[in-house]
Amino acid sequence: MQKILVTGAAGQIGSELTMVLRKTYGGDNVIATGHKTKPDKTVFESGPCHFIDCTEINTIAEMVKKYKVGTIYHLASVLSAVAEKDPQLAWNVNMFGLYNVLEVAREYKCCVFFPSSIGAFGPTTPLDNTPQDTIQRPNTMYGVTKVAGELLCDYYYKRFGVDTRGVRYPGLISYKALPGGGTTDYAVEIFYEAIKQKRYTCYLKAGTYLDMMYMPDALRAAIELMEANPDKLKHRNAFNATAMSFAPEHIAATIKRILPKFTMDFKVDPIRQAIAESWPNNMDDNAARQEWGWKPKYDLESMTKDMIEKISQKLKIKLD
Ligand code: AKB
Repeated sequence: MQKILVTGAAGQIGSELTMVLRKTYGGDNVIATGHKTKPDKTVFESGPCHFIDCTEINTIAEMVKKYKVGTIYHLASVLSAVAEKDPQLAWNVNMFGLYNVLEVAREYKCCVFFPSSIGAFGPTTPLDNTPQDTIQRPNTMYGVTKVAGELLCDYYYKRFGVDTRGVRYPGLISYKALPGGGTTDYAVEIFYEAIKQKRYTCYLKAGTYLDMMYMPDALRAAIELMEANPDKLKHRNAFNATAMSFAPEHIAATIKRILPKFTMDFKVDPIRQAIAESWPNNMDDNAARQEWGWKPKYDLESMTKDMIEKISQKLKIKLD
């Protein structure tokens, strides 16, 4: 089979997606690549791993040639909060990285998965039941790179026939790798603090609704979209995909039902609050459901139960 290349394989999605892909397609068929950060032991020991820099096109091309790569999951990206602190870095990594991946894909005829985000929307987007095709005027550098990325992927498909596909991910929740500098990170941090300290100080205000998804669903979404029948895809890129929508007080209440001593207070971070307020409260993901059968398995209740069980096992903390 043609090999699969994963960029950003040490990151939140990459470290887990690499392992699921290796289980599905075989360890040697999935090449994990990352920049600077060494992937965790399981990724490092279960198949080929390389350090590459997506802003250097030759480093991507070398991998694709060496391993005869047929599909690239391009996950290397700077997340929203870090991007607002260092917009130049975000532009460089998110835009040049994607452009280089698409150029290599064009030359070597690879398929490309590109994760966009709820960050591709902005304050003038309808924030409730956000349509698949709607106003996109984000006011963050992260959002600018995501909208430009969506358009670039569409362009490479239409102009050069590169098989590009992608979803707009909401906040992703996982017990394995920690997120690195996003606005939705609170929905992961809250579990660690609830289990370790029985309390959490949230940097978003009560009432700040955002779409979220549990990682097993997010990984399945990527693979199912890449395996979908292309004749059925009207959109190809940037599918709205969500699993649940909640505000901080709702996840806190759900945790409290399992850990009754848990309490939460608030210390609002104005940068992340402003970003969150510019993003949808809940997206309409009917296009994904109709065109490639998207259906999440986890809701707030089942995700919370699983997160608490898995994190307490991981931290070896007995719950009381
Ligand atoms: C972030 O918060 O930056 C990401 C995202 C929603 O794209 N988790």
